[in-house]
Amino acid sequence: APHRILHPDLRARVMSPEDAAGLIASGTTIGMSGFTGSGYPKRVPLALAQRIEAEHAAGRPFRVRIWTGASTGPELDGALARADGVEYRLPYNSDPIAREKINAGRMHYVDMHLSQVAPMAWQGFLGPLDTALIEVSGITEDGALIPSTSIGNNKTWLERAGQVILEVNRWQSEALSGMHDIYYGTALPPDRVPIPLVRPGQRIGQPTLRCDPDRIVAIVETDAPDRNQPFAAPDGVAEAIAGHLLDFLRDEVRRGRLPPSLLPLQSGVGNVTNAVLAGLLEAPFEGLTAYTEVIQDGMLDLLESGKLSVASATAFSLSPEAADRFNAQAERFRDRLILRPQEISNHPELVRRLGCLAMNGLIEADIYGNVNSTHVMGSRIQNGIGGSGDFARNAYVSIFMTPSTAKGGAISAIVPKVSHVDHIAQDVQVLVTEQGLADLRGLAPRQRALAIIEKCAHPDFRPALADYVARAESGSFGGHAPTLLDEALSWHARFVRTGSMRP
Ligand code: 0RQ
Repeated sequence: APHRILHPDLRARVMSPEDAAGLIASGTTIGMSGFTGSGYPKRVPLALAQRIEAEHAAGRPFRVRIWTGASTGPELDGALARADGVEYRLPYNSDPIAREKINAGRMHYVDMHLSQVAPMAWQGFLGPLDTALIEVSGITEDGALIPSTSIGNNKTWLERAGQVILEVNRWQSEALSGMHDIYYGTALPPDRVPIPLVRPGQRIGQPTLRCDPDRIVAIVETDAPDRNQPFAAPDGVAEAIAGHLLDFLRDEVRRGRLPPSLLPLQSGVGNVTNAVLAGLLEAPFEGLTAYTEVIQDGMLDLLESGKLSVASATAFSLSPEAADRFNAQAERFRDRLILRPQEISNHPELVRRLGCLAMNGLIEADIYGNVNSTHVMGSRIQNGIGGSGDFARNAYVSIFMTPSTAKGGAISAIVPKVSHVDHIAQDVQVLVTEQGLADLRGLAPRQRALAIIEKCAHPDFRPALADYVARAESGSFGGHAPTLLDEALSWHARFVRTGSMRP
């Protein structure tokens, strides 16, 4: 295979992962690549975790602070969390070991809007960045970096860090070259200017990342796959949710409130959103576009079928089967797939301008349409808000979807009051479960409650919700959004006590 490092001086900086990890000191902050299990460094974090374990065994403290794009993989978040090596982590995590440490109170976690991470780093709000540790798929003769399967915050980490460590991954397809669009026009206020993007498929930047070769202190070569978790085949519940949503979109087109090719789709990750994408394959829409965060299997299927003309995101999140399919014909997709920095893929200005149709999952919603995406029983973090807030607040239509129950029916996803709020009622316009779809646009709180209970709640929990609302109408302090303060969170308290929300 041809060499992936074409810059002659940089070849001399290739070293072992252990030597590269030796350049990272305890207490420092590392900005890593990685977004939804793709494009994250795979060998240096493992070597660092081993070093941390050795230091701990010798009785010496060693912990680092980690910033990323979003979720990474077991070789990064999992290994470092298992070694008790992470003091602080932002902005998104879905690793189970890290989740356990966060919920045990042993690791600080800052759960942020993904579009805000790079600007806040530039604004100086997050403190200094010592090391950038970035996976790339190659280095050109003049030292430009060819990104891999995610961009995330790489541009910002490369620009802000004191030193740069690269992992050059041969496993990544060479055909990725040219698929990326790195926009270098961002600035801080008062010098900020409009971002010149008006269509999802537009390129406004350059295909490679810049980095002064003198700041690159180590390069590690790898040949390791991205995490690539397979998706479950859509089950009956996911298919029912997708069915309601597709009926809604068809109806919006019929009423002239959406064009026949819809508007740019944003799709969260997970099995339910994947089922919606599968449903779009069969639906009568043509010339679709996507302006989203992540390209998952369903998006690739839509591209292959020709239904989707172009997709813009910041990362891939493909199953092993879809990743092979992509790698085998990446050339074919190059003009129709664009990966951008996450501050651009998720930018509120662009989401609002393009009119994205936002489709995200949730943990629970309340009868007034407030949504909790992150905290189980108000206190235990699941993943994080991710990009859902960037898209939901600024969307043309903001849609949230969920099975109506969780944990085998012990939990109602529709509750009297959410135990944590990520998306306020104003940012939640359509709510869908396998039971049905509630169109909340233009409805006042008491009207929303009726629609959500009737259309979305599971029949087992519907009577208790209706009973709560009826009693709240007379027993509430105020009549705008009737609430029984002593009872509003009692369903959650019952679950914590008994393992079920059922009376
Ligand atoms: O946990 O696997 O331990 O049983 O939450 O739930 O039903 O598999 O649904 O994969 O669509 O995830 C909100 C977590 C939904 C996701 C969330 C438990 C449930 C299970 C997963 P187990 P499901 P999904 C852009 C968009 C925030 C970020 C976002 C998410 C686990 O959509 O992380 O939107 N969103 N990003 O059992 C207790 C409830 C529960 C519950 C679900 N009511 N009570 N547990 N669970 N509902 C993409 C990015 O930003 C990267």
